[in-house]
Amino acid sequence: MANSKYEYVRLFEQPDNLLPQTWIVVRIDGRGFHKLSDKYGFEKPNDRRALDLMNAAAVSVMKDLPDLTIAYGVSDEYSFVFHPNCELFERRSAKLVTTIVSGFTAAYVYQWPKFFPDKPLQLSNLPTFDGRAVQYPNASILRDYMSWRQVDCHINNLYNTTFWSMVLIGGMTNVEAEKELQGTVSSDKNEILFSRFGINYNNEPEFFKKGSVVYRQYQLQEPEAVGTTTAHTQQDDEPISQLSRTQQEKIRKLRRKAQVVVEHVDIIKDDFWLRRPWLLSGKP
Ligand code: DGT
Ligand code: MG
Ligand code: MG
Ligand code: MG
Ligand code: MG
Repeated sequence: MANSKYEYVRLFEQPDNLLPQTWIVVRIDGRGFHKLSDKYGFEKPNDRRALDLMNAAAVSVMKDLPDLTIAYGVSDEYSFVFHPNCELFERRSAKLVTTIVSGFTAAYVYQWPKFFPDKPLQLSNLPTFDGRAVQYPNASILRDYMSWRQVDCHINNLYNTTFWSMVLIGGMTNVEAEKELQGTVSSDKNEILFSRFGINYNNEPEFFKKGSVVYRQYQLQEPEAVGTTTAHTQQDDEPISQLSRTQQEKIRKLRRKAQVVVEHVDIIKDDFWLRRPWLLSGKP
């Protein structure tokens, strides 16, 4: 085939393949959701409909991309995780990020009317998301990343629950509440919630305290049957092998058939990972 004289412009396209054998996390985040949540009247501090919609969009993405292992969401963000074995789009960063961001946004907008039937989207205030891909060299660091997001969820939810109780129930102004909360630690906020508003933070919904984890469900296993070592050490001891095309296709088929579940559970402790060994092993 003869090349046109314009063909050379291809040389300006640079490769952006991510490193082989690393965990890839694509984190997306709602753009300007502070304003958007005001505009559409999200309940404070947590709007169940808005969070359910985020989860519904995440489930769509998980179903669309069987290569994804697990996802974790809180507030207006979601982290999608690819196993080190993943070869989707030759691990090209832009392809992975844009596919997830656009798939998520499309699913979010499509399902908006189901969750907010009384609040039609306005062209001047459309939900959009940004995204980035980050690589983590082993399962232990991947787990630390997931733990970081879940700890963040807890810290923010405790703060927001206390802040909005002081404002909405206690009648303080935003500035007064913010000033009083400055420099407080968790136990102070728990105390404010309990003594002033009779709220025991421990009894708040797991949905808000833990965020949402989305993954493919197979048979849950007893942690004892898996072994006494921690989930990530076990995984790190094993070299991650390249999978053949047929192996990859077989895994993809099993994943397509599996049920995608949404749970609000602790993903910091070992138990979650020990009971679901397929998440870190990548099989299936
Ligand atoms: P960005 O990400 O830099 O474009 O800016 P924002 O405004 O999206 O800020 P971000 O992502 O740091 O914080 C998320 C915002 O979304 C935060 O202002 C609270 C709001 N938001 C998320 N979920 C809820 C909810 O359930 N209820 C309410 N009222 N607001 C929410
Ligand atoms: Mg952002
Ligand atoms: Mg945001
Ligand atoms: Mg955010
Ligand atoms: Mg094309």
